[in-house]
Amino acid sequence: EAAEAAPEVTIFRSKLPDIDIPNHLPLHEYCFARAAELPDAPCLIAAATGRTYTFAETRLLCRRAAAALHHLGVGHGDRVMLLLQNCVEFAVAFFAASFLGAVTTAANPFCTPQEIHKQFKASGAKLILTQSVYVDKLRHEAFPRIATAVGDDTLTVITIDDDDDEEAHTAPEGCLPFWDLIEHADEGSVPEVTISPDDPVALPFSSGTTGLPKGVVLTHRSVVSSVAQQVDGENPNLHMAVGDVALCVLPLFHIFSLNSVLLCAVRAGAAVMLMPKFEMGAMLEGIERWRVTVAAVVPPLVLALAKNPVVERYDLSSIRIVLSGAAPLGKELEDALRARLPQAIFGQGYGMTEAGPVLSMCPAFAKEPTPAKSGSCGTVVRNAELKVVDPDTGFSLARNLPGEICIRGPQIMKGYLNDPEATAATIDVEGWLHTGDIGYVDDDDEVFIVDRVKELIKFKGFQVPPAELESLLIAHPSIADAAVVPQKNDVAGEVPVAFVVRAADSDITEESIKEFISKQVVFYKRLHRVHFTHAIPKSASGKILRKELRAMLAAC
Ligand code: 4UV
Repeated sequence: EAAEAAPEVTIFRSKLPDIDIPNHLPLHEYCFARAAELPDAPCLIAAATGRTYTFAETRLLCRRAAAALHHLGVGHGDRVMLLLQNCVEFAVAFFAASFLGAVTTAANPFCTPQEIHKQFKASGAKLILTQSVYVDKLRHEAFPRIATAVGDDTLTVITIDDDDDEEAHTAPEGCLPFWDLIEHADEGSVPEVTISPDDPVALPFSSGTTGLPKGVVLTHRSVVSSVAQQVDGENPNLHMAVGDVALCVLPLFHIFSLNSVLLCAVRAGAAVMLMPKFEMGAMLEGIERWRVTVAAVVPPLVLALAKNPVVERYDLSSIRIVLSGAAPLGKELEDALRARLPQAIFGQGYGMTEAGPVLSMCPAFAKEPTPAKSGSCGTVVRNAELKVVDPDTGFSLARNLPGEICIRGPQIMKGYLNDPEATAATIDVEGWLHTGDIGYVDDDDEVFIVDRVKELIKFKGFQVPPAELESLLIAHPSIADAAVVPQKNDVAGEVPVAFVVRAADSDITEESIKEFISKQVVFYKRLHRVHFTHAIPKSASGKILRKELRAMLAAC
């Protein structure tokens, strides 16, 4: 029997030549490769205190933190959880874990105890680094007892509140003060750990194309590859160098900021200005004071920068690159920001946690730039392959035809933690990762995203997995069935709204359902509307027909 000829596959590649990627190195070694040449260059800047750490100081702090974690019992393969706003300690702890062959999983400190506990449990973390104000969340009954050494049935909590200028370090009861540990640590006692490129280094959580949040296993190889695809080579795609200052206001617990800001900047020898949270005045002051040159933003921040009149009062002339990502950006907004920051190159990156994360990047950010069109997400990163497939047949599509975007390369995740089924549903046998995004590649190799076929809702770039809200909703005794879908919103991009089938005889109200959810989730997962209905449309196999619900919403 003759096999049918395989259909022709159109593969898109970067216009930039492939480079040698040293992805045999552990991530910390790769990122700090130039630290020895640049001992006195600024590496981390804490905007809140104005304290700056040079590359030599930062690397030393990382090694001391590694020694301290090792002393507490953290070893190769162990998971360390960070529950922190952006701060020096986040960066230090991330690299410290890497030094030990341990894995960092970071969560939003605004999450509820239940949400934090889910990630804590799924990741198998035994140690959490946080701020004192969040410790009460960890005293919730779901968590193990807080103890000062790492053990199987206990939780070790390190708090970071005092910075290293303070004389006495204190921590809430049962917790260990970070800077005290650092002070007493001996950087010479970091053990020699053999790290394989295939070992995990980061474990962000993402719901991917369907279902509940899952641990995304990113290895040393994948993260090194992704950073290299952006900032390495003679003509780096995202040109950052010594003297650059990167704005780090997007949360480091999300992969965009962790990878494209912190790791890329450190690798490139640039400084990272860390801001604990987004506050317009403080951000603009920080940009002016530290002469920020590279700003990673999300569409709501672009809106603020383009429209808020206070922007006029600050000198933002140092900015030369504005990189927007994590959610779709309207062309009008893009043009409005260009008018306001005429000296800067404005463009987008397109990322997905599972993809390592960057799939494509604006080619105008390169050292030898080539132009990109308004609305484009740039061109596929180098050392990778991108294809667009018909979501129904799986066949590859030619240029200018929209379909599901797939990516292949050394940067993509190893898989979902303890979930081979979800992994197999996302990465096929040929190694292609299916994004659930609909887009096309135009005549100039630029990627345009036009729709999303996965369930995911994005509120200001934050993930809102519908399945998570649906499982909370159907746990309510007055709710018989429920489905959650995105609704377009000018400020947030999308907001979650629910369709609810009341249980027989129930007269539960929209307000009480909203409140029921609000108590259990972080602010961006709150329901904006509840529509009551008689049945949730489902396929024969029981899958929620989200397209129909989205159409119903549009008609509401
Ligand atoms: O998994 P996630 O939350 O991941 C991200 C990552 C974004 C990054 C990362 C590094 C960069 O350098 C960068 O520029 C952006 O958001 O959500 C993944 C989904 O978010 C949507 C799309 O649906 C992804 O599958 N998304 C991300 N970027 C864009 C976007 C974009 N530029 N335009 C439209 N949708």
